[in-house]
Amino acid sequence: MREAFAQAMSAMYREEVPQYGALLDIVAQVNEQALRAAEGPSAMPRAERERLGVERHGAIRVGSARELGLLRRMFAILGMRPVGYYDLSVAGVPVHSTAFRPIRPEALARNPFRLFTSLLRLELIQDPVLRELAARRLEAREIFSPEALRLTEEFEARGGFDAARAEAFVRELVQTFRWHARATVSADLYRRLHEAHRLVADVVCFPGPHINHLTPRTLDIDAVQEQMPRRGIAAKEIIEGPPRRKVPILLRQTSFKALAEAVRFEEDGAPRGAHTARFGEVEQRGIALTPKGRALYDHLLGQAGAPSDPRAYEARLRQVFQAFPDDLETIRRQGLGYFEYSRLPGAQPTDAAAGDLEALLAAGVVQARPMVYEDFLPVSAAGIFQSNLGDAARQAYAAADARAAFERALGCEVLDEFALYESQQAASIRQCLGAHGEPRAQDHG
Ligand code: OOG
Ligand code: NI
Repeated sequence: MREAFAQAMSAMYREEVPQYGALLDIVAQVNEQALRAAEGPSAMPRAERERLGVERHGAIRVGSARELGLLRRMFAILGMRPVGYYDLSVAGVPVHSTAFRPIRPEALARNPFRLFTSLLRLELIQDPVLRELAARRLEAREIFSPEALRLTEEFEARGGFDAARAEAFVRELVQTFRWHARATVSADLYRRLHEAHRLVADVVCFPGPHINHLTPRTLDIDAVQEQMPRRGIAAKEIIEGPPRRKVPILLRQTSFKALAEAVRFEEDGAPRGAHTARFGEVEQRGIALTPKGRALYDHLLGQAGAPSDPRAYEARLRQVFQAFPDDLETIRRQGLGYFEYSRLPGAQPTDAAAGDLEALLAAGVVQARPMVYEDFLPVSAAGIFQSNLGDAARQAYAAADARAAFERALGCEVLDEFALYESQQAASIRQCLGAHGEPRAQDHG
């Protein structure tokens, strides 16, 4: 169902935003070249290669606790759980977010589709009259079809779907995220909400939480960045995240500018306005970092300062990141990244090495593979937000801890991404150290 959902979302977005289709073509071409260049022993594991073509993340923004809570229940049906809490108010964006994604390694390998989901923080609208108007609009709207709601309850009551219901559910859910060229407010209210923050208008003024981008994964983001303008796609100037390295870490992203889409306001017969919210993005994923690695990453990114002049920033970034080890073995030894350990087929440990992970690695009985970062980067996300929201003066929002309120709306706590990587790594180690070479069956879960 998750795969069908991801495919249907992609087909819908391709139709709504043609540049997205062009971007997919560029990425497919670049990935094919990169895979060819990296054949041999350092090649990507097959499972990684296979999911590359289907890999996407998307982003949506909702307006109320009820909407977020229902989405949590619906995405659970697709095997997607809320992972991580991202407070975007620190970047002047009045939302907080989580990423719905599969969490088990087998599920990620099968289809890793993720949706970055933001909840509007109405309390950050300063003007009480405007805040009240926005709240009333959001209360009055229903973003889900009756069928989607009914099927959700049915699934929860029965614990499953037959094929026909599964198909119907996916079809109904996808419709929730389509674009509506019709605003539910007057042009005047749209303007006032837009002045409060462009994102407030984007969430409040439409019948539903339209998908605002879908992001394919590339193996060479610098090549994609270079190709984009040649294909008539206006790319943003800098790539967000770490610089180009031999060993990619975390996440690098770039995007193309939001489209100006015609909108018909409440009082209009024909579309006239232009709403800019939907854009395109591409990303390259690297190794997941431990808290220690992440602290080093954050520290270095802070040292690089603000990205004013793109060329100078790139050079500065490369320079400060020389302090981050750029080979897998050092990253592993220093505990900066997460690894999945596995026995090499056929290799037998000597008695001396048994039970000692480092000795097994040295003896070539066990191998360590970097684990891919499956999550997001708030700093990077904020950069993407900013670049697409224009250069309006940043509003300073109180960075009060809103996480508890977010989790109440969600209806559960968000999962800790570090704990997920950590437990996957630990399980792989237990399996390698299991009695004389044979992985223990009970460790598979
Ligand atoms: C979400 C932006 C975050 C990413 O890749 O970091 C995101 C949004 O614009 O709604 O998608
Ligand atoms: Ni994104």
